[in-house]
Order: sequence, then structure tokens, then C-alpha cells
Amino acid sequence: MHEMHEIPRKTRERTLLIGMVPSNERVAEMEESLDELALLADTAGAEIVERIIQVRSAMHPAFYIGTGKAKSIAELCKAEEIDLVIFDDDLTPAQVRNLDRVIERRILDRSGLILDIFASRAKSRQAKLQVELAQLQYMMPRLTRQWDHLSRQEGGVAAGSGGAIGVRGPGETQLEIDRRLIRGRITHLRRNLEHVTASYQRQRQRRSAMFCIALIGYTNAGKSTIFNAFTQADTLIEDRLFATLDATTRAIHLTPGQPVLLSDTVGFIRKLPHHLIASFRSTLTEVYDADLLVHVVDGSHPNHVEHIATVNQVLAELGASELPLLLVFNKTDRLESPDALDILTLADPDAIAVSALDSGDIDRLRRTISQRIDLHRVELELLIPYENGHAVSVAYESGDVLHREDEPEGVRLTVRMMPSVAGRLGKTLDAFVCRYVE
Ligand SMILES: Nc1nc2c(ncn2[C@@H]2O[C@H](COP(=O)(O)OP(=O)(O)OP(=O)(O)O)[C@@H](O)[C@H]2O)c(=O)[nH]1
Ligand SMILES: [Mg+2]
Repeated sequence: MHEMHEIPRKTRERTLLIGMVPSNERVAEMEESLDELALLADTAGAEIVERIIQVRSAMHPAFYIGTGKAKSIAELCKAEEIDLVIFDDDLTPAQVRNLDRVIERRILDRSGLILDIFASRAKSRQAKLQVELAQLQYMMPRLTRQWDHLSRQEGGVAAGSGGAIGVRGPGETQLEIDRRLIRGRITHLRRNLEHVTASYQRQRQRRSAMFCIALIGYTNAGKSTIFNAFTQADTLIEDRLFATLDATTRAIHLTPGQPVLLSDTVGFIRKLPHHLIASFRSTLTEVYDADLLVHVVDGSHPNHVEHIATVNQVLAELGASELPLLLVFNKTDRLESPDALDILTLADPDAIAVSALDSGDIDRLRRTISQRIDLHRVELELLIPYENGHAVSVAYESGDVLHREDEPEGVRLTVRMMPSVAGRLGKTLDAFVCRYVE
């Protein structure tokens, strides 16, 4: 798999990475952030020539790194034949324009880079629409001559988007035309996305009474590896960032008689562009509609604590912080000592440590998830009118039926199930939740 995406060395863009910190104490932290930026840049096809960390008490409003530094970087770019300069933090649109003028090389920030990777990896129609929307929203205020290529792609503007091409004002500059075309394209994309999302949700609703588990976590943590171990699917697994973009969902039996829906989702990363989260909201329904989140962490990664914090932060942005969650430390086979294992689970005694490559561990994880589900199940009474026979079978499928009584107005069931599943059963299948048994 790896070779398929490999970009030959000589066609790779020669790239300079730049990070800025307010004090010397923060340099080590920035080194780590640049390591990750380098991985991202490599994924996007860049060849890293050099990296610079600048210590500066505050960012320069117009030039971010300051005018003097910008000039010296311009010289470095000439001497080293650098094509692309990537900043670890987000730049303002004005900073991009100013730096572009002085350095005369393509300027990108972390968000722009992540968007670029997402754009090249999106496969489904929905993911493609979402990425393009996020890209355009990001690009809009940053339009400079470096985005010239965009106007050439504009053949695809919808006819309904204000008929941009036919009605250009005579005095309009190229930049204004570009902006207007982009606005039209954004409207068009939004409309298409709503369409795709609606049909996607209908599809989901059909199976929505089942218990839903989402595998979530930092990119490269091993989510797809665990997903494949559970489902025998062959989802793409790669030692790269953002191997998975589209959520994949499969029905599996966690234990005999316990069918659940398991979803593999896109990985998170620090400084994930805000536009991207916003436009991916509709795909991430797998995350915030889940009954249980399984948070996979690469326990062997030196920054795993920070990874956990980042994931929690994105969950908060998605409004999914309150969902039941199981923390899974993965890749224990890579740990150097048994002590390291203890330290991992010390932070959260309910967490489980596994190696996704070990089938015994996968079984243990399966049992733990199943117990965790049990923990959240409650006993309740359902009354299902006879005409909703389907709801009765769903209740049997997704819960333990403890008692059944066929009454004149319908079937009365006492079941143990997740409250969220019972709620959906009520909403979509017209079963009536009578009471929760204490
Ligand atoms: N040694 C070891 N490697 C693992 C383990 N689990 C996953 N990997 C490797 O870690 C890399 C990333 O695994 P994936 O399953 O693609 O990770 P992911 O979380 O789906 O990543 P994204 O889709 O990019 O977010 C692959 O090279 C896997 O083979 C593990 O338990 N031990
Ligand atoms: Mg994956």
C-alpha cells in the first residue's frame, strides 16, 4: 500500500518549516510540533530541506515572524532553492500576503497543509464536497496571486449561483471576480452537501435502533487496525497520517446475540482546522450519535498524553464530551518495559491496554466493550402496538428481553437495553417507553 502513494524524491517540493515560540523554554515543545508538521508535509509530498524555530515574544501583526526574519528567510529560500514555506501556526490572510511578497515562495500554514492532504485523500462524494467547502472557506480571505490556478478550475460553477460569468461588472478586478466565483461555488457545494447528507441520514435511520460504537482517536493510533480485527474488513491501514477519511460502519456481533454497529472514523490531530471540523460535522454523526465511544490511543507514542487532550478537545467542539467512553491504550507491543504499561493505565483505572496485533488482546477488548455496554444498560418497560412488529424484533435484537406479555393494546416487554437505543426505538419505530424499572 505504502508505495502507491509514494512520490518520487526528485518531484517533491523543497520545503522549509517554520515554528515560532514566545520563550526558550518552549523550544522543545515546538520541536515536537514540527516533527508532526514534517510528517504531515511528507504525507503531502514535500521534501523537508530545513526547519527554523524562532523565539519571539509576540507575533508580528503584519509579518508574523517580523520583517528582518522574513528577509533572511527570503535569502535562505534563494540559496537552498526552496519552493514552499510552511508555518506551524495559522497565519492571518494579511500575513500570508505580506510574507508572499517578501519571500516570493508559496506560503502555507498548518491548516492549509492539512486541508491539502484531506483534499488528496477524500474518496466518497460526501468527503470530497466537505473538503472542497472547507478549502474554499479557508482560501477566500487569503486570495492572492498564489491562488491564480483557482479561476481556471471554475468551469464547475453552478448555473444557479448568480450566473457569475455572464454578469461581471466592467471595473471588477480579477481578485473580486475570483471571490465572487468562490462564493457561488460555496453556495453550490453547501446545497449539494445537504442533499448527500439527507440521503445518508435516511440510510442511517433505517438501522438506527441498533447500539452504535465509534472508534475514535488521534491519527495513526490504530483505529482501522482494531476495526479490521473486529469486522474482518480490509479497511486501509497505513503508517501515515489520515489514512481514513470516510467513516466505515459494519454490523458485528460483539458476543453471540449482541449485535452492534461499529464505525471507524477519521483521525484527529492537533490544530485541526476549524473549517474542516465544521464541514465534517455531518460525517462525524458516527461520533456524536454513538452510544459508546472507544477512544484508541497509541500508548507507545511519546506524546500520547497530549494526543488524548487533543481528541477530548475536538470531542468538546463536536458536542460529544458527555458520551460514555472507553479509553484504549494500543500498541503495547512497542512498549519497552512492563512498568510503562502500568503508567499508562494509572491515569484512568477503567482504561484497557492492548496490542491490536494480538488476537488474545482483541478478544479481551471485545469482552471489555461488551461489559461496558452492560454497565450502561437499564431495565425498562416497552409497549409496542401490534402493527409495529418490527420494533418487537429490534427490541429482541438490541436488548435482553426479560419478560413478555401480549396485551390487548400491544406487546408489553421488560428489557435491558441502553437508554439511547430505547429512545431511538421510541422515535423511529413507535414503541412506547412506559417506565424505567428501578
Ligand atoms: N506495533 C503495532 N503497530 C500497530 C498496532 N496497531 C496499529 N499499528 C500500526 O499503526 C499504523 C496505523 O494504524 P491504522 O489502523 O491505520 O491507524 P488509524 O488510527 O486508523 O489512523 P488514521 O486512519 O490515519 O487516523 C499501521 O502501520 C498499523 O499497522 C499495534 O498494536 N502495534
Ligand atoms: Mg484509519
